[in-house]
Amino acid sequence: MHPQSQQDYVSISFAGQGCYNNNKKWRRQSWWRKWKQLSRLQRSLILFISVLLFICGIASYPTVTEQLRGLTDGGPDTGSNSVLKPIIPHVLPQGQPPLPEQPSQRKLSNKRGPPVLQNRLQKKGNTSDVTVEDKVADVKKEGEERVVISWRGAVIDTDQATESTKDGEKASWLEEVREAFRHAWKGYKDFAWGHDELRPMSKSYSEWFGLGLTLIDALDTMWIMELKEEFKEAKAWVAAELTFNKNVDVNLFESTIRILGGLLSTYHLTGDTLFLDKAKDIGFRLMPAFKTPSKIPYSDVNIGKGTAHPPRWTSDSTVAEVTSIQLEFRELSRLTQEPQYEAVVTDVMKQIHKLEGKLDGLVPMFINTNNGQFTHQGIYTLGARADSYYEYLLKQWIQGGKKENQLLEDYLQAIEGVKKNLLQKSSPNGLTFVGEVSHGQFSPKMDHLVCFLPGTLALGAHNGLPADHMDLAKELMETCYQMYVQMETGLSPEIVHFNMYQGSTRDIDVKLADRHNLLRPETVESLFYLYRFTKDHKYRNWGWEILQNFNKYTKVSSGGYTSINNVRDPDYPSPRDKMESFFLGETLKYLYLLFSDNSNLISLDKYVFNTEAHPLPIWLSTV
Ligand code: DMJ
Repeated sequence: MHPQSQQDYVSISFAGQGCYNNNKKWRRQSWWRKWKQLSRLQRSLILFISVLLFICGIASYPTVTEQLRGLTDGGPDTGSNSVLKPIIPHVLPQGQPPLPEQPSQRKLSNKRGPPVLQNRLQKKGNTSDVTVEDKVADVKKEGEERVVISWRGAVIDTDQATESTKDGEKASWLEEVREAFRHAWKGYKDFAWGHDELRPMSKSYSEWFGLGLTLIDALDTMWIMELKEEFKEAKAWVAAELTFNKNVDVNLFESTIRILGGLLSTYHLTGDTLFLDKAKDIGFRLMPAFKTPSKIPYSDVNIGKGTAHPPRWTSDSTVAEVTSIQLEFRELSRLTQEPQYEAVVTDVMKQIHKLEGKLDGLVPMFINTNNGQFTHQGIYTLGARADSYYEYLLKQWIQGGKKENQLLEDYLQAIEGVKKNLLQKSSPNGLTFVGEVSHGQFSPKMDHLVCFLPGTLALGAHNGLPADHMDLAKELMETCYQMYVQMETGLSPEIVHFNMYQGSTRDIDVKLADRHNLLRPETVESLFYLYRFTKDHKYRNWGWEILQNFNKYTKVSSGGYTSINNVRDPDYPSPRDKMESFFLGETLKYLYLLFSDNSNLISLDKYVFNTEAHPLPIWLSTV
């Protein structure tokens, strides 16, 4: 049978079940059939009992949950904790008693309550009429302590959460991320080996460039997580199978950040020249992209033929794409002593520095490859098509030893531009968010992609930039976390809209078309930076909570994790049947580093992460 035909059998993931089971021939309709087979008396009795239980449940909810907490602590698996139980034996030396459940885990599981109640209440939150009890975040007024209230009213005192996580307890959290990686890797290995992306539901794969994208993106994650066996088999594939001498069109940006970046960082971590040789090969093959009238590169390159072209419908390139390949090409020049790579990307930065059409340092989203001018002007965002321009201004400055003042000036100006034009507070709870400007009009729309910004701001402050950058980082971090907490699955949608008008009953709205989650890394990336610099344990707890929800709503039983269509429906989040390579390259890596107590594991004073989470050395440091 062709693997794709199994898509019909996708089952929903109930709380406690832990993952999608794409083997069971279980269908929703069978429940309806069974229901219809019951007698009228049986049906009436069931309905009557259900209504009675529902009323009792609502009336005594806090008491009921308190009692259940007492019963379930240390008892049978319930809700999100269920996925923890199999992990614990792996981390215990033989003969030792099992580890006690971590207090912070209890706290997190308590917040969402027992599965049955949880689903019912989550359903309620799914409607647009959210009551005062349902309010999601209460950011207190000045001078008062900050308390986060979950979307259905359960109070989590962040200070208490901090106390509950002590450094020594993180070993099992690290092991849980490794386990998630192994599960993702198993799916890739079984059904997509050597291909670009796993399609976990249909137990097959998809090709983008045909270059083993997931495998290459995941190499340094395996090294960092000390998954030696997995790394060994992946390296063997790179040595024996990976060839760039192929007649394929690749996207310059994506192949630079994932493939070139992944190979360079793996070379640095391992010292194995196999990866450097492959990096040189792909780097050289990408160079035709820069042969344009303006020297602003084309979006696509045929790495076999040595030709390049823009997309079919335009001669424009995306600003974020042409300005987020610099870390990798500069490093390639340093390693090879061939200046051509650095020269072409530096030229792009110099041109963009001089261009008109910016708004207080904020750049438009498109640039023309013929005349080198911005096009489609008037839209300013820190989301898709502009995001990593800002990230790479700061990171190039850091990579080069903080000497290139023009990069720093452009970065500082852009952050002032964000504050002046894009920063607003939501209503009723005053969450700080970054919106967009379109032809002079402010729009309270924020992509999940923007959640890289707290981490970048914190990195800047750590490197001596103004302290108020760190204040803003903390505020935005809270907002990005709320983008998860306020959803019924505890996972963020791709895009949110903030309410700004007095009288709003909730801060965040999500449009139907924006409810998907692609397993993106930006929020856990920022949590990693914020934790490294502040050591505030709440950031770890937030990351832990997000990992639990990935496990609960996106894990596929036969291996792998899947993107989902609807973060607002915990009963049927609707799998998209795709595991993006950045889930292994970035999301799980940042979670691992977040839970690691070893600040020297990829020290932020020695390495700078590219925008795909591949660490590259800071030049003046002694790595
Ligand atoms: C990744 O490829 C990179 O993080 C990029 O900068 C943005 N998009 C994805 C992850 O969301």
